[in-house]
Amino acid sequence: MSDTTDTKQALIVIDVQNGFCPGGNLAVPDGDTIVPGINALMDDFPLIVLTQDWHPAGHSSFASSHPGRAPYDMVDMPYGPQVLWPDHCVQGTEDAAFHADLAIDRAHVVIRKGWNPAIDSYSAFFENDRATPTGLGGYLAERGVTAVTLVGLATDFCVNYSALDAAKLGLDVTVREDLTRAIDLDGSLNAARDAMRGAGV
Ligand code: VGL
Ligand code: ZN
Repeated sequence: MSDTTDTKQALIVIDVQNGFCPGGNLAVPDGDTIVPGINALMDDFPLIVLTQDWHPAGHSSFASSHPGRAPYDMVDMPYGPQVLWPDHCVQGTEDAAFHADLAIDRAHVVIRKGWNPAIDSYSAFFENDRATPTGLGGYLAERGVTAVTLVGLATDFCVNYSALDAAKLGLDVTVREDLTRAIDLDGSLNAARDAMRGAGV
C-alpha cells in the first residue's frame, strides 16, 4: 500500500463487538487489545467501514439450534460445511454491541451480517453460501475504492473470509495481522494465513 490518504483506500473493521472480546459469548483471546490501534489507524483512511455480526435468536449457526450438537461441532448445511457456535451477537443485545472504546462515530458505513436465520455470514461481502452479496462490494465500487485494509475479529473466520472475498472482487487487500486476533480452532489460523497469502493478500 503506498498512500493511505488516497481516497481509493478504505479501512474495514471486522466485528469488534463485545461478543468477541473477553467476557463475550464467543470471546477471542485478547480481542479487546486491538481497539486502541484500530482507532489510531482510522486517522489514515478517508473511508471507514464497520461490520457487525448480527444474528437473530435461534440462528442456524448456533449449536443450541441443533439438538444433540455442541459448540464447535461441524454440520452440513445446504450451502456447505458450517461450524456450530455458541449463541453470540444476538441482535440488540450487549453481546452484539461494538466494544465501548471503538471509535464508531468515525464510521461512514456499518454492514450488519448474519441476519438471515438460514445462512451464516463470516464475510463482509458475501454470506456463507458464497453467493448472496451484502452490498459492500457495490458500495465500495461506487465510491471508487480499489484497495482495502482489514483489521478486527476474528483473524481466521470473519477477517479471513472477508479478505478472500475482497481479493476475489479484484481489490488490493492488506490485513494488518497485528490488529486482528484469532479463535484458532484446529489449526484454522495457519490455514487462514495460507489461504490469504495464496490469494495475494
Ligand atoms: C465470527 C464465528 C461466528 C467472526 C462470527 O467474527 O469471526 N466467527 N461469527
Ligand atoms: Zn456469528
